[in-house]
Amino acid sequence: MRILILGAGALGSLIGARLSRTNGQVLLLTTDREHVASIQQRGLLVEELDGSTSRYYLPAHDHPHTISEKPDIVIVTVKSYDTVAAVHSVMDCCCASTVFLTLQNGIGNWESISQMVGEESVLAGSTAQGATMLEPGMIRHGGNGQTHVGEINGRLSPRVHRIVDVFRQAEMEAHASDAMQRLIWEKLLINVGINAITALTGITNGLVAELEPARHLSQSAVQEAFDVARARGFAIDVDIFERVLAVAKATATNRSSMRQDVDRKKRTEIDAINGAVVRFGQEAGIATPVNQSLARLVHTLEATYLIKEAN
Ligand code: KPL
Repeated sequence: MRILILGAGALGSLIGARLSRTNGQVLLLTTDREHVASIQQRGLLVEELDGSTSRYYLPAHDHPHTISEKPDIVIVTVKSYDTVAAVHSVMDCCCASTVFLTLQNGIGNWESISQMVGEESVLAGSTAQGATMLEPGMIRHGGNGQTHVGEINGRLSPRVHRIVDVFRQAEMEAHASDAMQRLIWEKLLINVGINAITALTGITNGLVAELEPARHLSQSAVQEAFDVARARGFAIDVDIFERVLAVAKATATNRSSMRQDVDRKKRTEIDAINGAVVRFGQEAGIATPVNQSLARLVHTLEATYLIKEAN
């Protein structure tokens, strides 16, 4: 199986590295030239959970034009706001049978990709793996979490099982799911409970569970998002806040993706996470003051560096 990782940041690079342990042929693609140059020079370095460092030699590209072979599967791990541009950029290197699997944060990614390549070519997914970019060419595995893959209509198709098998061969816990839409909401709730709080305070994921004020704030934000999910017909029957705490603990040393964005003075995914809860809440007539405040605070923080950069 030829696998293209579209958006080889911290998470995409980790998944690519792991999948390269299988018989599959994995290519990394990212616009981060320094990351690509470093991987080309010395391989991709992964600081493992036990502190050891592994090195993976795998092809990395900073432009789709240099990719010569058509991928069987494109795993999309770009930021949600880059989805359309990124998928558009690789359309010419794909063929009719190429399947796109989104493992992104936020709601609406499956829909955006489907509009471009057709619903039958897109699988939905979610992952709670944690990864941090330490420097170009080097990432830290910040915690193991489950990965789910499924058809949006819930059919457990052979291609879903094939992809899950590849993840398992790469020693990542993966499951075929007949309820991906609900799981995407569950993942959203996990991000609602962790990402903005860590980005605003500079704490690691584990401290969201450990520090009482952070835990309370997280619980309030998650409760609002839970009510919104229910109003949209997604009956989340697990104790979702327990799940948030479990992910925070499992990825305790990880810096959430939003915190990494703020640290690197990059645009965050706040609109696709807490912002989405506010928007859907408005549609359903549910007040979401905690998520609105978190979103406004993250926008304020972003403005301090994005505006400076634009000037
Ligand atoms: O998805 C994540 C993220 O940081 O975006 C978690 C699971 C919270 C890991 O950090």
